[in-house]
Amino acid sequence: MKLVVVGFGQCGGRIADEFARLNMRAHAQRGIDIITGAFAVNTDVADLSGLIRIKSDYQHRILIGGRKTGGHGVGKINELGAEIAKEDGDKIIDTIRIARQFSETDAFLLIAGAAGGTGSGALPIMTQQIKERYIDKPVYALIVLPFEHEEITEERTIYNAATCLKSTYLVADAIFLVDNQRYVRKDSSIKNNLASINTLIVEPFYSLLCAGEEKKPKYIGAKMLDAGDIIQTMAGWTAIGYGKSKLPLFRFPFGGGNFRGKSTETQKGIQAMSGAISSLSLRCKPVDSKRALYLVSGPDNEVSMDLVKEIGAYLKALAPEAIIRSGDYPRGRGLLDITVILSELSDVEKARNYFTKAISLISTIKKRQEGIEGTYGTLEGTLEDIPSLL
Ligand SMILES: Nc1nc2c(ncn2[C@@H]2O[C@H](COP(=O)(O)OP(=O)(O)OP(=O)(O)O)[C@@H](O)[C@H]2O)c(=O)[nH]1
Ligand SMILES: [Mg+2]
Repeated sequence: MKLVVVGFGQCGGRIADEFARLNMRAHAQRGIDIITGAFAVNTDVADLSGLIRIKSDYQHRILIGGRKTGGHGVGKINELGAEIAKEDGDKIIDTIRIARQFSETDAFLLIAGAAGGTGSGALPIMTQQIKERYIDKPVYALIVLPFEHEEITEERTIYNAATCLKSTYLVADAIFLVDNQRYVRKDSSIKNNLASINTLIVEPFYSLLCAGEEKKPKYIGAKMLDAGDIIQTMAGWTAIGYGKSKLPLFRFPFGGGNFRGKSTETQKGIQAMSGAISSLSLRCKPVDSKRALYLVSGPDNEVSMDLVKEIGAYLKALAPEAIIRSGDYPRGRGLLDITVILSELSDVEKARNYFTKAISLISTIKKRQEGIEGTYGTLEGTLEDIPSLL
């Protein structure tokens, strides 16, 4: 599957930069392309300059709202981010069309942090505009949810997150939710943390995007997972996970076919799958998902159809209501890895909490009484009262 990736704001730009790196890796290691264009959009010149892999010309690092912000960002006011995107949206759309292999693009992936100003405001507006302009390609969003400490120290965090989530939900084909707090490693500084978090965020996409682009017969699985499978799986609130399990580099020639070899193979597979589920980009309940997908990749002699089936049965037990798609990808050495997507989640506690908290925040600020008596126990219920940026 080939994506045009566009990052908005600092967080979005850095993750788009990481996708550009992923494409370089796919190109160097596997001779295939998975990203047809990588762009960063920001109101802040300094943030654009800090990127590494996205081409450094103004057509790939796109400055918007220069007149309004003087190139210094919107200071967490996401309404301003939205307004600027409405004004400069055409400029962004005209620019991303120049992507070298634009016609080969299967889908768009738009990325931003929910809690900032530029990305949080621009993401839903641009999702809407790109959808209107390119009706035949799905538009997915990847939204990064803030660290817990940001929710405590900055009041805007909750409001921005709630309005960004609601507005994007109304227009995107699906939203990958990525919770920063899930990636926190206590042993390094925040800056290093962000870089390593970004690497972890994009890692699950590597084999997932590569699998359907393989041209060499020996790397094409018994059941190839391609762009069509991914597009059919993606809907609404979505989480993505990745798990792996180390394999011995050498196998004894007589041990391969017996029951012991097979049960070890299954164990390794289940271990990788359970790792993928516990490292999902967002805490969610697999039973809430209506569509799911998994890709098993590893050396040819380790990935059998039996294994793929066993892993499927494991996932089906966790997500009984989901339509599950799957594939195998015979590539790599010494590692069995699994990417899993849980999509069309009927409930996402974290998002629901933002909506509930934002509603009470708004009512405190406006001191208004009307319209808040309803119960906000459901995700759809809370969603109605969040202001839309569209
Ligand atoms: N995972 C990850 N999160 C980030 C990164 N940079 C910022 N964030 C998160 O994104 C949110 C802030 O959004 P930013 O992208 O900095 O804000 P912005 O869109 O540039 O908006 P303004 O600076 O207000 O104009 C916070 O929740 C941060 O924790 C990053 O590189 N990686
Ligand atoms: Mg910024």
